[in-house]
Parts: sequence; C-alpha cells; structure tokens
Amino acid sequence: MYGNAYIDPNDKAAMMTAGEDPQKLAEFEARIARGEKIEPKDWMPKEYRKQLVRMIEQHGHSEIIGALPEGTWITRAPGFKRKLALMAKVQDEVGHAQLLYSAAETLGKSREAMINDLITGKSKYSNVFNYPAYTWADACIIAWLIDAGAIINQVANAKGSYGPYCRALDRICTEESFHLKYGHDNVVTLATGTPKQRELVQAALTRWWPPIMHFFGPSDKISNHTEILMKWKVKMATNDDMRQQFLNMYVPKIWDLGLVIPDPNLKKNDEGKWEYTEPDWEEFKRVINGGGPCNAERLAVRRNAEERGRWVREALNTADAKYIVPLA
Ligand code: FAQ
Repeated sequence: MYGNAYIDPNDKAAMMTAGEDPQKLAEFEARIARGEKIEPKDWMPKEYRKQLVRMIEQHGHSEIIGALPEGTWITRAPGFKRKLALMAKVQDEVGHAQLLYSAAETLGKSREAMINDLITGKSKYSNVFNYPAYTWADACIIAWLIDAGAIINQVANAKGSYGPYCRALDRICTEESFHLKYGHDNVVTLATGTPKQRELVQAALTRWWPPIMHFFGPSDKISNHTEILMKWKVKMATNDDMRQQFLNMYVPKIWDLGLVIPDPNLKKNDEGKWEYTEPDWEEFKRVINGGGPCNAERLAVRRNAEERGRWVREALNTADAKYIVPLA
C-alpha cells in the first residue's frame, strides 16, 4: 500500500483501488474523464482489468450459450426463408462470442481458461438462456425482445472506456439490429395471424417477461459492481436505467400488437417513469448460480461440443503428421 492513508471501508471504490500508485490512478481516471479510450498496453488498475475480464467473458459466454435455445429451432422454423434467417442469426451470435473472447484475451486471460470456467460452471452467463424455448413463438420472442435488451445495453457500453470491448460492441450492435428486425417481423406475423398463432405468442411473452425483466441485472439498490463500473465508464447506464429504457421503447410496441404483459402493476407514472412489480431477485440468483430450468443441459451441450471438437483444435495447433491426410 502507498503511504498510510486511512481508507474508509464504506468507500467501495477506494477499497478496490487500495495499493495502486495514486499518481498513476489519478492519470488513468483523468484519461477516462476526458473520454479517452484505454488500450491493452496502457496502465490500468488491477480492479479495472478484473472487472472487464469478468464482464466481457460473461458477455462472450452469453452469446455462445444464447445460440442454443434458438439453434434448436433452425430445423423447425416455418419455411425456408425463416430457416435461413435463423441460421444466419445463430451464426452471428457465435461470431459475437469470438469477438468478445478476443477482446477479453487482450486483458491477459486465455480463451482456454475462459471456456474452462464456463463449462465447469465457474463463470456466469446471461440468466435468460437458462429457460427453455418450448415453441417457435419462444424463439421469436427471444429474437425480438432479448435482442432489443441486448442492443440497449451494448449501444450504451460501446461508448465506454476500454477500446477493444467498445470496438467489438460497435460491430455486434450492427448485426444485432438485423436480428431485432427479424424478431419483430416474426412476432408481428404471429400476433396478427390465426387465433392459435396469437395464443402461442401470448404464452411465450408471458413465459419470457420475468426473465427479460431480470436481464438488465439486479436493481441499482442491490447491484454490486455498478458504482465502480460507472465511475470507470465500463458501464454507461445503470441496470435500472437500462430497464426503464427498454420499457419505454418496447411496452408501447407490445401493447400495439394487442399482447398482454403479465404485470398488473406496469404503468408509466406522472414523472414519466415506468412502475412495475419488483422482479423476483431470489429466482434470479438461483438461475444465475446454476439452479435454472436449463443450466445443466446448456453446460452439458457446451461440454460435449468442447470434447468433440478437441481433435480439430489440436490438428490446427499442431504440425503432427498423424492428422495430415495425404492427398490421393
Ligand atoms: N445474467 O453488480 P451487477 C445477448 C450478475 S448478450 C446473469 O449488477 P454488473 C445477445 C453479475 O455478473 C447478453 N448474471 O453486475 C444474444 C454479478 O455477479 P458476480 C449478455 C447477471 O456486471 C441475444 C451479479 O449478478 N450481455 O443477449 C445478470 O454490474 C439473443 C451482480 O450484478 C452482457 O453480458 C444477468 N442478466 O451488471 C445472444 C452485457 N445481471 O460476477 C443470443 C455485458 C447481473 O458478482 C440470442 N454485461 N448478473 O458473481 C453487462 O452489461 C453487465 O455485466 C450487466 C450486469 C448489466 C449484465
């Protein structure tokens, strides 16, 4: 520790940077305040590096695992065009994971270590992908409303402080905006279709609403990391602000389609803020810590892919003759 200065244990930011060189820390924070990007070889506090690895890695895992509930619908999507579009979307999501893992690698954690932490259950990934996609309408709600939530989060964070993450997010957001249009088109088709189609999409919305409300993270009152991440411009909006933005943009669109949001307390108050039933944060905690309906299945699929693909990675990484098939 530098000097003997007293650190108030209630000052979370000060506690997290205890031991850092105060001058370097001040210069780093001044750069962030000026809106400069921090690049991989620049000096950064240990906590900044640790927080970024945690967040980017979790984001990368979410893209990979997020491909699974929709991926199972590729062969069953109605019609050739929708099959093609869904295949392209799923491929994009996996590509996003590649971009994000590359960004996280610039901070010193290897891809192997990240994948290992995912398949052993050490790392988290987004709560929403631990729920089943029972019907085609579930896949449509994911593509519209989960992608909508992801865009709100990513457009904000793309203006953040860490260069490689922001550049990855810029590219991801461009692709996500196509996903959003694809998802919206699918939901409109169902909501304006036959009574059976309306019933399917209403049931899917009812199932997905609670996980979507959880998606933006715990309320600001109980969020652990928001304060330091906002200070260092890694997060550019609080969890509650993002939730409000989502409600503002999408509740009117959902209501326009005649769909019912399963929250009797949802309304905009006189100050223009959305009021809603407090999400069940105990359920959220259970799901992100491995106790959701599909956590075990999702990780088993990922582990299987990892094991079955090992020989390909080894073949690419080695000049070992046993993998080289002579041309006839
Ligand atoms: N799910 O202190 P906070 C997508 C954890 S991409 C699981 O508020 P923070 C694309 C958090 O890690 C979706 N865990 O955390 C797609 C922490 O746990 P820890 C992913 C969550 O970091 C679409 C604890 O709770 N997007 O969908 C969640 O300040 C369709 C306390 O929370 C990103 O990852 C959650 N929802 O804020 C793909 C964006 N929320 O580590 C396929 C980048 C919180 O202390 C199909 N991440 N936790 O044990 C972020 O912006 C932030 O990390 C938040 C959470 C906003 C998610």
